[in-house]
Amino acid sequence: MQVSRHLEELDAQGWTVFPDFLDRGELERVRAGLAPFLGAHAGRNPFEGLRTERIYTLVGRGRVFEAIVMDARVLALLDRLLLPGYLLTASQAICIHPGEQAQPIHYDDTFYPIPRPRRSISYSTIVAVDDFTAENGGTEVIPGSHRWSDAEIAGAYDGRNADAPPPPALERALVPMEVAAGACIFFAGTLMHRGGANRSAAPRLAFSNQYCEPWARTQENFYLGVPPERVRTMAPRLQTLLGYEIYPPFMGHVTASHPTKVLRPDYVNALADVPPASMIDEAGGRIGRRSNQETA
Ligand SMILES: O=C(O)CCC(=O)C(=O)O
Repeated sequence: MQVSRHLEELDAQGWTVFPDFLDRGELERVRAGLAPFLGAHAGRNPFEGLRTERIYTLVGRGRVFEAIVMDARVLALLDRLLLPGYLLTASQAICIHPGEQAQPIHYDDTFYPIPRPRRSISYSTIVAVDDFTAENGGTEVIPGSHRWSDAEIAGAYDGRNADAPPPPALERALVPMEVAAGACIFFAGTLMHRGGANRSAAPRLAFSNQYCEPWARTQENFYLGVPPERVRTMAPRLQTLLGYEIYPPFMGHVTASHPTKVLRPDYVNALADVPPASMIDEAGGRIGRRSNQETA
């Protein structure tokens, strides 16, 4: 893989593509891994898509998804783009069903309130499990929009206006990403894009892993979403991506200890012996031993 070529493309247009990201066997394993979760949910608003199924916390739903989150080609780009200790911020499958309308035009790190133009605080991947076409809801992107200012994207989705019609100038600038199943589109968190309308007769299945700076809040709260018993079985690299790491000098500590200590079978939470509020005596003191630090 040519890291420099991918980085140049990313810089110039806001995205780059790995055409053969997953082979046929991997695609089969992804499909099999998703099958038990499909058919159960529909989106709750036009952003999620009322005819779109989303399977959140994908990283916790099977070994095949764990491995893909750590894909060496993706991490090689992220190593050049984000600070060491970067995090997984979102991990979800997206199945756009026939009849779905186009998603609001947006960028993925929209919730970091830092004026544009700015560098990306996150990078996204979207992997086509079905072929992406202009008809079936393949992702649509606006070339070069990762550099645009707040004024240039005025009227785009900002988290509150999902029902508003898309600004015509932005809609005209959209380009459909027509890639074959197995391809991975890697794009800047500042790139304007949307899931397309599905005007075909078949669903369009894809999944998206997204990564952010180690100091940024993640979209998904994986500490609560992925049970520690499951995290304990994961590779150390993945544990780091899920936030079980310190961003220097001490962001992410757990009661002054390294977060991986929480994963030890003999871990006892430092607050386990702190009585509930009702046990505070009249003088405001706690009854029982006070525990200030995790001491394991
Ligand atoms: O499904 C797609 O093609 C894109 C979805 C997307 O951009 C999102 O949900 O944030």
